[in-house]
Amino acid sequence: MYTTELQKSDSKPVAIKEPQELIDAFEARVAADAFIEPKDWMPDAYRRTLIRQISQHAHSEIVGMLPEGNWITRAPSLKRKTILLAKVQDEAGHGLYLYSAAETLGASREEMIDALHSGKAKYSTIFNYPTLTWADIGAIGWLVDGAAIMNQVPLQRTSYGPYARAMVRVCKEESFHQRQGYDALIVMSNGTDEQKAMVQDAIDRWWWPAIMMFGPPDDNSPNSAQSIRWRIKRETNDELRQKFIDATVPQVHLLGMKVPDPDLKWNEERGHYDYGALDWDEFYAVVRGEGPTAKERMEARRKAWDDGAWVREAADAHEARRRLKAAA
Ligand code: FAQ
Repeated sequence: MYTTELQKSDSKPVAIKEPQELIDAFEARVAADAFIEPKDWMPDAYRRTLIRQISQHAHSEIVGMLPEGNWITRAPSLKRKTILLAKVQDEAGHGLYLYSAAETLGASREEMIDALHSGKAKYSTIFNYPTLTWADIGAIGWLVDGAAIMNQVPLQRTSYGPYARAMVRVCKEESFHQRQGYDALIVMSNGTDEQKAMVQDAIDRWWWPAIMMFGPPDDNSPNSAQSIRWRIKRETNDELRQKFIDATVPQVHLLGMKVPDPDLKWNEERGHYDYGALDWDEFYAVVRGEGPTAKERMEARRKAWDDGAWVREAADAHEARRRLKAAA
């Protein structure tokens, strides 16, 4: 018995036959919650799904450095500057663990970076919005890292070992990020009227994009069913979105602020907040690369890559010399 997978190649699809006994053994391991490791046999579609998700996750961490990085020189105190610097460096580290995890599946770093720079690969919609005030930096830490944690905690139990292990450290660091963001907003929301207004304005602009981060609704999420079956995703987009809203609304109130959703209401029967309709047209436009800062973000990434060419060349030359010496 064989299953037939269609693998996309540049020219025409190639049918790959995968032995049923290997598929059965793989599925049994996944069902038993065992990790799949790089040298284990895995269906090609599983490998490709992971490369897609992990590389897009890595790109999000790296592009995600830009909106906050642009505030390092403008942080209001030395303490806030140090914290922000550490946070942005953490995001770079997350990107690197994730690229390394994707490399264990056979994707090359160049291939992944090229897919990002050419617009073929996606990165999170959230990083296509501008950071206009210092309160936006607090809102990113609290809401964006908060949404990221909600999504990533279950990924610590994702079925692919290197991805799951990367998530353990990432989640610890994201928790610090979320707290520092909330802390910055607590200070501002106890400050002047102008500062309070900045906090509300930041919440008004970041709330909806943050809850869109979880992806399309379950009935319009083409990858979810298979990813849940393979235990790559452990919870659906809507389940995570609901958990995030339930956890975050009381935090908004604690700041003395309002959630910018007139339809938000506690539903006693469901034991959850009901919330208003998301603007999915906006979400898909941003996914297509039409977000407010999309062009600027990609230009910054391409420039950073080109400016770093000499470092990669120097590292290659160093490695070539080391090998030559070792062979001598
Ligand atoms: N943005 O069928 P689904 C962070 C795409 S890390 C753009 O539901 P899936 C840390 C999706 O790729 C934030 N595209 O897809 C930080 C798919 O297109 P494709 C990133 C999106 O994969 C904080 C299509 O829509 N986190 O913030 C988005 O099952 C502060 C259909 O969707 C991760 O990547 C979106 N928001 O579920 C850093 C976590 N949502 O690929 C710096 C890992 C969906 O078929 C500063 N990823 N799409 O062409 C995941 O959990 C999943 O990939 C989802 C999407 C949940 C994002």
